[in-house]
Amino acid sequence: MKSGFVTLVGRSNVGKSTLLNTLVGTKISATSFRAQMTRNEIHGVMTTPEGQAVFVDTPGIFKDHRNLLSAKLTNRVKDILGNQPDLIIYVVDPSREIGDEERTAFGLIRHLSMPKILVINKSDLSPRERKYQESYEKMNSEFDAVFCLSALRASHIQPLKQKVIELLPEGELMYPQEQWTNIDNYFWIAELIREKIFSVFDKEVPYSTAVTVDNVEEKEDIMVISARILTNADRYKKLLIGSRGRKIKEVGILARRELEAAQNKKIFLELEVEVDTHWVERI
Ligand SMILES: Nc1nc2c(ncn2[C@@H]2O[C@H](COP(=O)(O)OP(=O)(O)OP(=O)(O)O)[C@@H](O)[C@H]2O)c(=O)[nH]1
Ligand SMILES: [Mg+2]
Repeated sequence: MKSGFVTLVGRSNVGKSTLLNTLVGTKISATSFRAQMTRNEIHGVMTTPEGQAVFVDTPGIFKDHRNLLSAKLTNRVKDILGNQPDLIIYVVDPSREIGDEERTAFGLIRHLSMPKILVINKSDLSPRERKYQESYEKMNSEFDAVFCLSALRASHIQPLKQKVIELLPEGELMYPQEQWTNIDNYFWIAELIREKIFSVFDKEVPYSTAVTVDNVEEKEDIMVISARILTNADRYKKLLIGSRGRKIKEVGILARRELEAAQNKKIFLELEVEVDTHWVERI
């Protein structure tokens, strides 16, 4: 049987996490219309009769923020690639021009010797929006296969899955069949809350924030979750709470709704905001 690690690489916001979720068929990795959502190595496992692919989500390459967080995330991508994945899926967004950022991202994988697939994502956008489609298509000689697809609409995914299995080496299952991911429930809930922070706040708040889940208590008819939003400074704490607690409440409601749908259970979510200037060092 075939098996191996398939690492998703690309600029921020091209749709790597969306693609991982679509390939695996369930929401594992948080996604956002804002850049730099993913911060960690997140695995999503696809097991078919022919084999097993472990898709590895990575942080996106993002050049606008030159700070400790961005530096750390880029290093994380390099570390993940240093683990010698069996296959690379390089994801691009044809509505964005190839520039320095794209060249940096591609530079991370260009010299690597394992097979590589180019995914030109967001095929659901109109041709007018996919202005740079052709310039990405010209990269095809660097890749073993090229797919134009929509991760969001799950269209043209099957041929990619087949190609992945085809390009993987022979090997044994790496994850037990019933396990989908490397992340635990606490981390998954924290990511979901962070996703809602990304959707509610703009500018620097999302990049000055991390989420920690401290406790999850499963009662018969309700799940009680205590989580903390950690942030760099008092001014962000004020923004996160909002006047009369309106903002934090909005984040809480969005997170609770999605958690209730996913867990099929009532959720009580207790959210606090705390200033912690050292969270970047710990992620
Ligand atoms: N129209 C369209 N939008 C998509 C598609 N795939 C992803 N998106 C959107 O693109 C945005 C970024 O998606 P993500 O999956 O979070 O991107 P990412 O590459 O993981 O981003 P980082 O984690 O920041 O590196 C979100 O708003 C997605 O809904 C697609 O096929 N079509
Ligand atoms: Mg992501």
